[in-house]
Amino acid sequence: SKYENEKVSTDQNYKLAECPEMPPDLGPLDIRFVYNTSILKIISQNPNIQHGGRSRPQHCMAQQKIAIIIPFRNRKSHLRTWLYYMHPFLQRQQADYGVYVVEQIEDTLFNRAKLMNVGYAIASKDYDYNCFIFSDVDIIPMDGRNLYRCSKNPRHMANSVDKFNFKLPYSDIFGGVVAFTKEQFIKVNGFSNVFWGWGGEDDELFQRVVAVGLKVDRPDQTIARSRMISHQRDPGNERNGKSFSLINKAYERLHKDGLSSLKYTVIGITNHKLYTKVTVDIGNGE
Ligand code: BGN
Repeated sequence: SKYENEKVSTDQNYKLAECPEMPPDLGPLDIRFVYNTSILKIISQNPNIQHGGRSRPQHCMAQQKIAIIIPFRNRKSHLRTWLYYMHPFLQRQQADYGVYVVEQIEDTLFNRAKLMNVGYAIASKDYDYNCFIFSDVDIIPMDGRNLYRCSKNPRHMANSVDKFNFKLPYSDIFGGVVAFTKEQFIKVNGFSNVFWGWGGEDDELFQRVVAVGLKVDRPDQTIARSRMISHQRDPGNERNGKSFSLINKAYERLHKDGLSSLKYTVIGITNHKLYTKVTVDIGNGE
């Protein structure tokens, strides 16, 4: 099983030196989306990925154990593109990581934030992760120096996306890709669970970060450039018009709505070669 493999490699790690803060030989990447890559080709290009989408550096001991959480429904080709670029990216960054794709069942209004909380909960049962990177499936960083790591404060990686002409559309934007240490995520009580449909859950998370006295770290915009796969708005993820009034009461709900109130039913967990897929029933709006 996964766990037996871990024991063996943990023992080997005693001999390894810590990985450097900044991994060697990172720089700009040529990201042009290719949609016709087969899963088999991605697997053969990434021979060191363990079942369930796990990997760790072979020649040094990583300082963080990183779970990548991807909320998901009906975006197979985006996921393939993400895997194609991100497995090589994360391995070159010498990351000790696992990829969790959290899929919401059909015929329910999408709830990105609650899927993130579920991913956090499930990944935490799997391995001793101390850093959680919550990422959309359609954003690919264009520079290897944009380290997918946790830092002193919650970190917003996607601060320079092509869709917004590589600028922040507004200063408090906190969408796309964010990283929290376990302590930081617990401190903010995770995401809110009550944002059904598109928009605002990331703004609420920003409010939570501020409310508990943390700040947001961002990489330099010259290295944070990212591409977003352009697409139509997903059916089942419409705006619901409640986000604004919810965000206005973010502080009131902070301690009662989030990890502390998370309820879900796991439909299935599958270890694919390149990721762990968690299919989950999180309800439908309330
Ligand atoms: C904002 C959304 C964010 C989204 C960004 C970028 C809302 C809140 C309305 C009160 N915020 O408008 O969720 O990440 O756009 O697309 O919808």
